[in-house]
Amino acid sequence: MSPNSTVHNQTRHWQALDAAHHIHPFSDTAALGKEGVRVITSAKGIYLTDSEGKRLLDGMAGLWCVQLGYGNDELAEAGAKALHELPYYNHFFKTSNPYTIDLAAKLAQLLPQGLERIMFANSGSEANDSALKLIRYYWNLQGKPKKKIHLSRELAYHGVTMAAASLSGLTPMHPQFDLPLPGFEKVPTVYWYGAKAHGYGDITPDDFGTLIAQKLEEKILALGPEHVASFSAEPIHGAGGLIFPPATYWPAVQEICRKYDVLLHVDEVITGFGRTGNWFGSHTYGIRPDIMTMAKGLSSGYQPISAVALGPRMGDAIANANEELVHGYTYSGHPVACAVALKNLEIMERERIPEVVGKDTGPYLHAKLREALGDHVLVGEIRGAGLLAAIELVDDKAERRFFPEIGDTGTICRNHCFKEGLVMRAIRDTMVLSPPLTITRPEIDELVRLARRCIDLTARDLGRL
Ligand code: PXG
Repeated sequence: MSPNSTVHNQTRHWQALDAAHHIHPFSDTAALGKEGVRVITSAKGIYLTDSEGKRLLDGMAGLWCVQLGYGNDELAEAGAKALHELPYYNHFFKTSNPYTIDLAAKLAQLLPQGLERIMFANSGSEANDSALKLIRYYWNLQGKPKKKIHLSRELAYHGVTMAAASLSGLTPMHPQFDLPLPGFEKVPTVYWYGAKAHGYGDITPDDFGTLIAQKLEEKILALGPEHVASFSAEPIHGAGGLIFPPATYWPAVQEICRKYDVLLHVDEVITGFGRTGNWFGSHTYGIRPDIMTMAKGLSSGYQPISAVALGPRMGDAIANANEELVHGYTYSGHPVACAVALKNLEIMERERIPEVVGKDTGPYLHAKLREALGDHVLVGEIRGAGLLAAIELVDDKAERRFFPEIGDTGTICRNHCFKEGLVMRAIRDTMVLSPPLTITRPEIDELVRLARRCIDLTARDLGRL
């Protein structure tokens, strides 16, 4: 047998086992089983390698999380050292450990001012679930048990636990599970590019930001401020389609939350840890959260770990409640995950990653994308911040008109990307990029070249080129 057929047989063997035994997240398992999964066997820097030896440039940093790229030896060694020294211990029995303590203190130093008390969990969903529980607890402690409604935005993605999915505004996530739970209400969001198609007319981004903030105020007033516990939002929508807020939006939202005593929960699961060119999206947009959640980039995805950070108001009330807080996980503050996260933050600080993204590679990516695709017949808008970029594929640029079958064009483009060796995601017909923060200028050149090629191939398929 040739080496090639041995490789194919190994791939087919894995595909058959996967189809028989593995249920994939957010996938049609039967269809995927027939098609056969791609088996990723290794990764280095910004590149993935599959079981057939094909190399892919990972324009998504995994799932928006591998800030430092793959194969970082320092992170691997930090994890291995902790595995040898203290592979596990918990925080339930009046105990702690140096890794968890140091990580909490380090986060308090890096987070926006005032966010100084940290509770750990293992995923973004768990962090958001925990945040909602802490918000409820806070209002109970304040003697305001009626303040229980959690507001969030259409197109928001906050995860998949019962509460995090209820908080999410991507409606296809709900019917399979009879969600949302009671007490979760939605407000419209700041998708300016779609404003015209959604009946808002020819409005400027700034006016649109103000208008959408007003919708939040109207909702609070309709529900009664005495019933509204919190407003949750990502600084920038991630999985909802990389939607960036107009400059007027966050100042107005913060003013409204303050006015009606609604806690502001900022979900930085994607925007944290250098992604937008600052340590946190809250720095980029001048947001002062009462409570913040983070995950993904905290460990560059090398270990599952997430955190909830509390500002003084919630933190003091909860830490000084003089009773047991009845919440926490077996793996909250896992020493190995904390050791890797600590090393990750140390490297990010040492290499000044947020600054490099903000001042060098981020602007370079956006300039190159505009140069390569600004005039493209399919490209309605290129938007971004730091190393986040979205390329909106549209039917009619001048009219800002979407394709009639939303999602088809994005899928065509995404399939070309895989064939050409680029991981670029499609959300509806928006192509999104979120590469590792260690990406270099020559690697950005390669990414943009590939993106252009795949969008050209898509235009050719549609008869537009
Ligand atoms: N909040 C935000 C803003 C997220 O993006 C979560 C919470 C949940 O995190 P966990 O760790 O529970 O998955 C996320 C996760 C996608 C995609 O397809 C995005 C996420 C997860 C999976 C897929 O864009 N974001």
